[in-house]
Amino acid sequence: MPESKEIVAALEKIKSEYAAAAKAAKSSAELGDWKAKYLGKKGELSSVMSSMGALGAEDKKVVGRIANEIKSAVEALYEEQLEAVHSSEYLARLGVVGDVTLPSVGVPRGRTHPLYDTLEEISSIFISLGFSVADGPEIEDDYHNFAALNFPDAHPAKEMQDTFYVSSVGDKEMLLRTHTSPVQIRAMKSGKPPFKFIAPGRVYRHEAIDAAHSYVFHQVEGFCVDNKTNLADLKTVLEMFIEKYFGKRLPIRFRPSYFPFTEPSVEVDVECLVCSGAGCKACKNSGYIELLGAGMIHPNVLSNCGLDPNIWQGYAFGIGVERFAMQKYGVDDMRLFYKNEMRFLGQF
Ligand code: 2U9
Repeated sequence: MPESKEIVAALEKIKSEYAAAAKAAKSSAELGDWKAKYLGKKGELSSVMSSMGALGAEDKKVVGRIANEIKSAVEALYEEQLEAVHSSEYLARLGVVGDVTLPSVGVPRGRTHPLYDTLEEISSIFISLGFSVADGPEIEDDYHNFAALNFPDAHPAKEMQDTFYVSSVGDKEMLLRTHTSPVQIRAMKSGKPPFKFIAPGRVYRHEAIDAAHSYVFHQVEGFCVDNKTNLADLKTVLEMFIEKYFGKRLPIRFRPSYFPFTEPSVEVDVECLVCSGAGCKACKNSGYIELLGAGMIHPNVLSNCGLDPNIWQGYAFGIGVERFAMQKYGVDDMRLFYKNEMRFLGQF
């Protein structure tokens, strides 16, 4: 007759072996054999349990508890393995190879939009030239978008054809900002000079869409106000910017222009990148490409912001991000940037 020690040893042996044996069973048939070996009527557990009959009452209780614990664990593992084996046999029948729970490979990754990259690139060049970044609301009032910037009340840019008006707030007519200049107005009104900011962001104009126009586009405006700045500083800053953006030193020229918020106002041209000034189709034989607008901040704008124009002067410039992206990447239709066409966007 086996003693309780021998029975416990036999149970310990089963306990140390059954789990590895179950994991080794890769099919329902192999798992069936495993089940018969451990849980069957003539299996190892049954035969050890039947030998317990000869034990004394106390030993039977202790050994019986150990045996029952092992049996429950073996039964639980059987259920678990059965499910795993069934599901792998099912996938094999479907012809699925490999572990379907692994993360998939080759999923195309998203990326930033080329316009956003251009906006960031322009901004980071000005940051390297000592400008900080400011932003402000896209829904503005007439004062910050027009009046403070020296637009006369009857200026055509204020017409419904050019500006998107939205619901009024109290007696204030609200609109979608037509440029990022209100950001500079707010900065000047709430701080103390000197100022050296750029204001990057989205702007809106009520325009028909074509290859060169959109009703929503992006600008990086910049300005610098102190007590000794002049047009030559503006020219140097823009030359340095253009050299960094296009990767080479390019001649620029100032052409007289008019904006209500600057005096004098200039349009800035850069030597044509295609023909190096010789004249070609891209520059309409002029040898230059029109790039951006700029000027010295109008004295009325400074005094509207509480600054004495006899002490403070400033230069300002406005960059159309779409135009710069088109120049750099050779894109001839602005609409391509807004179509979300993956074959176009994937090229950048
Ligand atoms: C303040 C005072 C003056 C910003 C300026 C331009 C000239 C300009 C255009 C470029 C392409 C608009 O997007 S665009 O069509 N902008 O020509 N912008 S000077 O002048 C300011 C700004 C703020 C307080």
